[in-house]
Amino acid sequence: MTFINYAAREINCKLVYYGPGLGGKTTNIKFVYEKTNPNAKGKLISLATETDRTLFFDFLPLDLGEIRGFRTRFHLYTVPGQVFYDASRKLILKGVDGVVFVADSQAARMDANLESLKNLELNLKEQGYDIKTIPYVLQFNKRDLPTALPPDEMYRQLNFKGEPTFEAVAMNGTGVFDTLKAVAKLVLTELKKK
Ligand SMILES: Nc1nc2c(ncn2[C@@H]2O[C@H](COP(=O)(O)OP(=O)(O)OP(=O)(O)O)[C@@H](O)[C@H]2O)c(=O)[nH]1
Ligand SMILES: [Mg+2]
Repeated sequence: MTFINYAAREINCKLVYYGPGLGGKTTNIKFVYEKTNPNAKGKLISLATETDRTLFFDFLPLDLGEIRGFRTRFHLYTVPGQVFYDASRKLILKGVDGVVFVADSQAARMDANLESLKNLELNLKEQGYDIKTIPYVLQFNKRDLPTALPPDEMYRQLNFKGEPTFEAVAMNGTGVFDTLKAVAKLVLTELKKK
């Protein structure tokens, strides 16, 4: 549900980082925040618990400059990955234009990845979106860990429509902007069809 304001010549797109708890969603958008020029970003708003788990969401507005005379903004959100915050996840998905699924590469987290992916599919469906057609990219995060599964094994289990897939170490920023650019591109391509 991209918001196009013709009078103000503005386009606002909503990107949501989804995935299992502790997978690195917040770390992704913190890195984007740190590396973005001050005049191209708003405040990073994080609502977290005392132990730094996302409680409700993180939010970062990014200004991409003008596209064909329209001021274009991307609003980046993360959901709380912990299973029991499902009501928040549903709320945050409202009006989504594109999704990044941040998978945790650790072998022990594969079940959590699969559960979260199912949960995403269901919650999108509830909002009237189809995971098969929505702009969507997949990220294998935490590639630095010795317990990381091989990428082809991850791909086999998690990639379901040939979506663009990136290996990442969000902690040091590896793959973070490649992931963001890929989903932004898919969203803008979708926008051109309208
Ligand atoms: N080794 C390693 N650790 C990472 C990486 N990315 C994030 N982390 C760590 O993983 C932990 C969880 O990261 P978060 O970004 O808070 O995870 P999240 O997905 O937002 O978690 P929730 O908000 O609970 O859903 C933190 O301690 C991060 O520093 C990575 O690429 N490699
Ligand atoms: Mg978080």
